[in-house]
Amino acid sequence: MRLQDFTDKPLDTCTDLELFNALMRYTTAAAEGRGYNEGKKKLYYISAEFLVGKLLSNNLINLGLYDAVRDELAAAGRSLAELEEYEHEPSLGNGGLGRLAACFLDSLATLGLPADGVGLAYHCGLFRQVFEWGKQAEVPDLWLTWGRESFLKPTGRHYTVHFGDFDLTSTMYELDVTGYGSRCGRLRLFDVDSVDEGVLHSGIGFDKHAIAKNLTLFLYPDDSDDAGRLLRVYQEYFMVANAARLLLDEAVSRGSDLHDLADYAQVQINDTHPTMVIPELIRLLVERGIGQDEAIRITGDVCAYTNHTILAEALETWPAAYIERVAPQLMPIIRDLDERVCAATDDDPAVRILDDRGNVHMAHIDIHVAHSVNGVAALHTKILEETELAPFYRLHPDKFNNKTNGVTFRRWLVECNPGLTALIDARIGEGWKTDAAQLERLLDYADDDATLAALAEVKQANKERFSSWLEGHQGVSLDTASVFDVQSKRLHEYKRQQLSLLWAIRTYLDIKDGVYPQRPVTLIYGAKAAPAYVAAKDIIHAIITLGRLVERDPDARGWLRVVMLENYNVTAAERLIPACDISEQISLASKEASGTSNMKFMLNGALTLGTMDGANVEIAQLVGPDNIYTFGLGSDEVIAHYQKADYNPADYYRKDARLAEALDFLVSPAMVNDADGTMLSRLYGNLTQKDWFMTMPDFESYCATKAEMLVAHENERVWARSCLVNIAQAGYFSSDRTIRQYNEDIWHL
Ligand code: 26V
Repeated sequence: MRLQDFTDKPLDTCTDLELFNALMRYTTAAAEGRGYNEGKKKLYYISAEFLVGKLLSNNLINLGLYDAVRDELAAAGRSLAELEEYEHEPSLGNGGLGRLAACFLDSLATLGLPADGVGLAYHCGLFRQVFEWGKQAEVPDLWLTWGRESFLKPTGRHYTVHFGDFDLTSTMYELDVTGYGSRCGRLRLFDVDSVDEGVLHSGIGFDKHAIAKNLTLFLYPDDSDDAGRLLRVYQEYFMVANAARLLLDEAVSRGSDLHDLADYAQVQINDTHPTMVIPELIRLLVERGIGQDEAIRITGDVCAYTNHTILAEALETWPAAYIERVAPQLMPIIRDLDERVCAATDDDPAVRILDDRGNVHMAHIDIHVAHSVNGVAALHTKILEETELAPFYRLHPDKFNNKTNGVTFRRWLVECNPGLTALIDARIGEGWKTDAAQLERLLDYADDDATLAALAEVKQANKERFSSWLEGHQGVSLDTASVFDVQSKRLHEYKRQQLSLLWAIRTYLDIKDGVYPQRPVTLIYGAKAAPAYVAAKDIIHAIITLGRLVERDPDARGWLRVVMLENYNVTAAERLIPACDISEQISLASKEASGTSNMKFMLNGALTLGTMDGANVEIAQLVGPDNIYTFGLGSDEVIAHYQKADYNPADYYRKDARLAEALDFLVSPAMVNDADGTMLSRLYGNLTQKDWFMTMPDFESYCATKAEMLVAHENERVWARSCLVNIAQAGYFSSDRTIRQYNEDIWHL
């Protein structure tokens, strides 16, 4: 097969759109030619998010067609790189949770495991972030309008979903998930034909009551009012009602008599959003003639739950009245499950599914019924067991297990960093692409001058590549001789973008006093804030304001730059991560469940500046103290502060003049004159009076550790050696390893 077979016109006369569509038809035909992973028992990975990123290059690489297609296009005077730019990234996710789901689909397909992702086809995705007056504004991301035919295959499968006062008919679409040199898997996305982008008014506003028209418009519609929260419950029930019917139909068609359903199907519940699949499966099994006790047991054997956060506000609870309205058929089952819990635990209120204010605790349903409960990094699982979910761990110790996250090296190295891929291939061959542990063989080159110099050259080339991409996208040009210091992840106070911001202010003030860093530093942020998250938007505004101020100041501009990428997404990450020198992983210890960008940065030869939190702890163990820079309070100390409620930011403000000066600068005329003073004062008040995520106690050690790191960076050889050790030890963080462990311990596919 050649690309030319997929269009009637000669390649050199096609428009970009015609070529892009031909390429998509070509990869689809090639994927279908490979066939799909099949087996008696199949996994359904149900998730509100699948942050898959652009598909074209990834599919070409996984199908082994990349070089041939690039050459065929080049022979016709066309450029594959330009067509890659042309593709619009699917907007089906928010952050780590969704990107993890996408990495898992890649690994499942590559390992030959029968598995579907199941989710929703959001028409406008999360949102597209634009900066207006130095603030985040949100506009709809019309990715599906841009390319529905090229992205989604209709399947002809429909289900009727019964809501409390109306029915909706679903339509199922499919997207092929290509594995690396293997058969394929599928991502199945449900939609409703009546959904209508016409209901959108200003920005991402829309009529939240017209469910038939808005159900699948947005991922995480604004939940700051009742209508928005109710809409999320409608979305969640719609997702799982379809998933449950699909898995039952498929299991029966493969021979299940439903009593043996767990031999045919496994469901992974990705965070609590798909939790209603549990009562829904129980309901459907009972409807098909199975007794309630057995239906609960079967559902438990089928379902497993992953927890991705310990933040209380992210653990969903829904008023029973909402579920009563959206899916009244589930409430008798939820009440029955709650009564069983009461009977088994002497009415212990800590573990009840329904609390005395009439709220349903979604995670509690998962933990009581599912056969497995896992955290996503060793420290996170330990905190779940010992602190956050301790009463549940005492009840069900055998269910708890850890599955440290991973990322697919096909996208996060082979695709995004061809220079480093070629260097590694030349040293140790290509086996690491499917057996990531082989990267350790790079350690043989840890003292090889030529390899270390080549590594530094690759980094420099990637910095230049990123800079020219950024120039084209945002009109910002960077000093590629500066240190690229990067923090890219969702904007959240616990991740503490405000901590690196205070460092930037401190550094700016020092420069004004004539004290300079070893070499210029470019601080690069990529982050979206949830539309209703006021404190997060204040932080974005402060970052952009500081960036503008430094830019205008001839004393500082040559030494410090503060850049906020607009609309950070997978595509931007693929450019940014290979260009990074310092990877900021600075969450308040105990709060970041795992982090996955920490793994991607390490794999691409950046050194971590981080707290002992999430998977940073495991990175530190693997690379050793010489090859990572850690600082700050430990998780035990943080947990103790919360328990004793004894942290007071004013103590630090009073004691540390350098910190106080940096904080005060936030509301100084230099900042406020060019900004929204209300937002900056609110941020200032938040930090000096509340500082719920303890930025201040860690400020001094953060600054000292970063200073040490900037000194170390000046020794090019030693720095490159550390980068090499990080790459060599990154094999553990391949999602292939993670998926093998899920399969061995939980799914048994
Ligand atoms: C929270 C919120 C709150 C604001 C509105 C939208 C929204 C949507 C989802 C969530 C739950 C976030 C859960 C999550 O993404 N957890 C991340 O999961 C990663 C994969 O396991 C992990 O690496 C990160 O540490 C964890 O934060």
